[in-house]
Amino acid sequence: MVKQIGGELLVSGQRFALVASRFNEFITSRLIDGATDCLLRHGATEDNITVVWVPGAWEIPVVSARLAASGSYDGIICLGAVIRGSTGHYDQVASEVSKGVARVGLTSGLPVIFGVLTCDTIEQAIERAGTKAGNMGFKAAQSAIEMVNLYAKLPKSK
Ligand code: INI
Repeated sequence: MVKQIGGELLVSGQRFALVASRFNEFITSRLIDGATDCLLRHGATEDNITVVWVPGAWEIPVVSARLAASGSYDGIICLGAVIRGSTGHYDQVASEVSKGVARVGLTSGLPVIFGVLTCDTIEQAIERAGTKAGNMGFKAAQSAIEMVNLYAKLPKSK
């Protein structure tokens, strides 16, 4: 029988930080609602969820890195909304937040989940924040739960 390792969708005392941007708060507050709903419905308590607000998506990676280094959390969920219509520097913000979150995940040793919407229009963002296309915050939290449980089972580095 081939050995298989996976993470359960169950929270049992793990602590999660949600790093959310105030920019496009109309959208990101819905992502926080979705993520919180998912965590609570999978067994988390409110005491184990902390929301950390940052000004915009650009600031998500640096603050995530600080939180990861604190040792106070088992998983970090990054929530933001970068919308092309709102700015001239969409490409820079979207690209840096994607690369930055990936880098924190690779270097911190913690699961760092990318729940940042990158959309052309505000309508697309609304669709992904709890309407037609589901809620990206909920999906990000689901991935975070699975990854936190998976990390606990992975072989330790030598
Ligand atoms: N921040 C976002 O989170 N979403 C955006 O769509 C956005 N736009 O369009 O500019 C945005 N800009 C702000 C940026 O993230 C920083 O907060 C700002 O540049 C200060 O460093």
